[in-house]
Formats: sequence, structure tokens, C-alpha cells
Amino acid sequence: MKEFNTLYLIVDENIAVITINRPKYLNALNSEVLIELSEAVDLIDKDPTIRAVILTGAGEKAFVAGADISEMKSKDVLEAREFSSLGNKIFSKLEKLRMPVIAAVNGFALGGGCELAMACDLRIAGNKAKFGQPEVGLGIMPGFGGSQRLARLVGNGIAKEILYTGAMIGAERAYEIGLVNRVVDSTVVLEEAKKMAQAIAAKSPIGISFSKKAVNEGTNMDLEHGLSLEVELFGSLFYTKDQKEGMSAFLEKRPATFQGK
Ligand code: DAK
Repeated sequence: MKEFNTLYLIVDENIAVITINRPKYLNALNSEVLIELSEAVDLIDKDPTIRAVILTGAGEKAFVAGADISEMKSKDVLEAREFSSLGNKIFSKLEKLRMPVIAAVNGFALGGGCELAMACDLRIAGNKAKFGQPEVGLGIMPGFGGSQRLARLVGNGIAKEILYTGAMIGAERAYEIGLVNRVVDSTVVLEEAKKMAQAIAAKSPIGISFSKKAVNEGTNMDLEHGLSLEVELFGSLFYTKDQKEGMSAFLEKRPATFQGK
């Protein structure tokens, strides 16, 4: 696989792990990280063997402590829009990957880091993880989709509290409000994310990718249209080998082997 300056991409047994690697700066997102993240997502998208992705940050202190403030400070209005639009495009690309993406969050997930975790399908947090959108303390607001994804995940009231106060919340509170799926000991975050990725990788890639599409696209529709989307997706699964294999395996009392076809 391609070598990057600011991240690692490792693919092993159908699972890709992207590790953002700027631990000295708490893995803050500068333009180079964003561009390389986009390239890594493109490579993953083109690899038909990959069934789940884990996104994490190097070191024990941070997942990602936000957009890089030292790079952002000197931006003019046009550059700030460009930066925001670059981030938004990449986060959306990540969100639309056909396979699930799990954020393995150890330490700080702040600002753009919290937004990056929210662009993933699932979040596993270490018990020492801290989440927050501290942008208002910097005289800005979230620029990588935070105001939108946070409100959709936890509801307007709690999202507004997090956005307006800029205060950090711990992993347990993040679990309570539905911002993370699970909290585990901080020493086993990646291990637990891998276990979840393996469980996903054993199931039908098409069934999973259609479920992802149904949730992601259906959430932006009214119920009637969302249900119609589900009907369409459900029906088209009956063209696939995965559906035939899954149902035959059940009736023959053997484990299914899915090809994603
Ligand atoms: N950017 C750049 N450097 C950072 C950083 C960041 N976000 N976070 C930490 N660092 C650097 C620190 O400057 C320090 O560098 P040196 O001084 O050693 O050179 C090093 O990482 C270690 O950090 P600390 O020494 O501060 O470590 P502490 O344990 O004392 O504190 C902390 C950890 C996470 C509480 C603290 O570092 C902190 O508060 N960091 C900033 C967190 C933050 O405010 N994040 C949100 C960033 S704003 C938009 C596009 C995007 C966004 C907004 C708009 N548009 C263009 C519209 C997104 C914005 C953000 O994400």
C-alpha cells in the first residue's frame, strides 16, 4: 500500500486500519492530513477485499485534538471556506464508503476530531476519552459538519449545550447521550474495534452496505420515503449471491461464506 507522511494505512484480513500519525500535535488535522486521508479513503474504496475500516489516532493522548489551529489562524475568508469545504468533502466521502467505519477513540476527540469521529458509522471510546466542540472558545464554530451530525446523533438540546459551552464531556457521558456506541478500558480500544470489525467482516458485505445506505439516506427523508428506499434496497438484495448463500447456509445448518456479490 502507498506510504503517507501523516498517517498509516494497514490492511489485514479484510480490515483496513487508518492511524492519523501526528502525536506531537495530538493528531491535529492540517491540510496535509486531510489530503492524505482523502487518498487513503480512495484506496480503500477501490479495494474489493476490505469489509470494515477502523480510524484511530497515534499515541495514547488523542484521537484527534481538532483542526490544526496554528495552520488555521492565518487563513483569510476564502482560505477558511476552502479548508472547510475540503474537510466536508473528505468527511462525506468517509461517511459514504460502502463498508462501515469504526472510530477507535483514545484520549481527546475535540472540534474537527469529534466531527471526524461522528462522520464514522460507529464509535468505540476508551474510558479516558474526552469529546467536545470547543470552537466557540476560538471565535469560530464547527466547520466540518459538527453542528449537523452532532444534532442528528444526540438531539438538538444536548447538541446545543455542547456547541454553546465548548465544554468537554467524558466517555461515560458521551455513551449516555448516544455519541458513542461503547466505552471500554483505554488499553483495549483498538482491540475491541478490531473485534467489532471482524464480526462485521463475517457478515454479508452487500447486506451491510445496503443497511448503511438505508440509515444514512433514510435519515434525511420523511418516514414514507425512507420506507420506500428500504423496500427497494431489500428487493434488490434478491439479485445477489450473498442472499442465496445466506439463506442456503441457514437451511443447511452451516456457516455462510459471503462474497459480497
Ligand atoms: N491544533 C494545533 N496544535 C494543537 C492542537 C490543535 N487543535 N491541539 C493540540 N496541539 C498541540 C499543542 O499546541 C502542543 O504543541 P506544542 O506547544 O508542544 O508545540 C501539543 O499539541 C500538545 O498539546 P498541549 O501541550 O496543549 O497538551 P495538553 O495536555 O496541555 O492539552 C488539549 C491538551 C487537547 C486540552 C489542548 O491541547 C487543547 O485544548 N487543544 C486544542 C483543542 C481545540 O480547541 N480543538 C478544536 C480546534 S478548532 C472550519 C473548519 C474546521 C473547523 C472549524 C472551522 N472552517 C474552515 C470554517 C474545526 C475547528 C477545530 O477543530
